[in-house]
Amino acid sequence: MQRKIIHLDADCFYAAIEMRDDPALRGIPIAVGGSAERRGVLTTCNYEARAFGLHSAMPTAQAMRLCPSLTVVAPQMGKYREASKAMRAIFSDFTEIIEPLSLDEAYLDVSEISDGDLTATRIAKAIRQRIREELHITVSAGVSVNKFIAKVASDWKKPDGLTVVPPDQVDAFVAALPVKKIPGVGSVTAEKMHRYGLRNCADIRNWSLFELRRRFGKFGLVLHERARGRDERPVQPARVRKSISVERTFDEDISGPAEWAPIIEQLYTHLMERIESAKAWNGITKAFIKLKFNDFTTTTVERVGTKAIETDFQQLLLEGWERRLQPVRLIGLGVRLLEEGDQISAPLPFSDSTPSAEV
Ligand code: TTP
Ligand code: MG
Repeated sequence: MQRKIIHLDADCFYAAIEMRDDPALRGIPIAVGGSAERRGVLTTCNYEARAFGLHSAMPTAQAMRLCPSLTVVAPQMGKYREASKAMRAIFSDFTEIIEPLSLDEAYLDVSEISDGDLTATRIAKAIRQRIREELHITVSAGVSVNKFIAKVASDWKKPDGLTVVPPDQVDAFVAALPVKKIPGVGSVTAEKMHRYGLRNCADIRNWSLFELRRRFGKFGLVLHERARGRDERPVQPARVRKSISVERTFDEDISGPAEWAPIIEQLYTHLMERIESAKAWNGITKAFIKLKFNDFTTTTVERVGTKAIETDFQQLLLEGWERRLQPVRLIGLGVRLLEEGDQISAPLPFSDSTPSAEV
């Protein structure tokens, strides 16, 4: 069956969030990163700043020289995580088969749900529109038959672009593709390829698999496949969470149970909030506690078949403490969850597993 894959990637993600939240930052070159005085680097910058040659990982001092009017704002990770979560919630209104690659990037497999009028292209358009309306940022999308082409396509008309490469155009699209555009080919590999006269994927097709392996090792096989527009990697949903826990380290050691009651109460409330927001109440299989003592030894105690009520944790803590009877540096409370992953498949890697030629 012909697969239908969407790759989505937010445009200048951190900078877009900052511009959304502060109108004064719109329309001028801005970057998110550390300050020049503290030898900071840019995490990203908006497209106005990119016109000056600025990019991620560039030292802020250098960026200021290239673009003296640059406004640099400090990262606020909490906001980006929240936006990322909201983006994923929108994706999951369309499909369960979501593989996040980073906070602002994901693959979706919509093969099963795109049918008749509901094409993959329409789904991509609907997702882009919802993110624009609900989160007030833009995401670029690529739609095609596999991860490789969808990813290249999402980058094709950035920012705020949608690029569709239908099955009958894959071959021509890939043939003309510069080698640098193949994910995994960094500047070092690209230069090496150029030295061999390999400029685009059509050039790579003239090389045998044997020759590619000889020159590029394991990555030669990837090049051989990609040059023909092939990529069999499935979209792998993120690993299912196995436990939820909270912990606290103390500035000064806690002498023992007589002292820790208010702390346990706080930690317990915090844990309940985490379970609530993960909607994991029905999946709890065990409660556990962790204690770290002032000699840095650690002990954990678990109990199965619990409802994870506060007194369960108190009992487990007492049990753990009695093993050492020493002052405590850290207390952790947690629950283990039923692994829904058992029904899906074996544990899955979280990240994109394209082997890269670069070390
Ligand atoms: P990217 O998607 O690579 O970049 P971007 O979203 O800023 O810009 P583009 O429009 O080209 O997609 O990364 C997403 C976020 O991850 C980015 O906003 C900031 C962060 N990031 C870093 O912290 N360090 C880095 O080196 C890079 C590349 C990104
Ligand atoms: Mg991005």
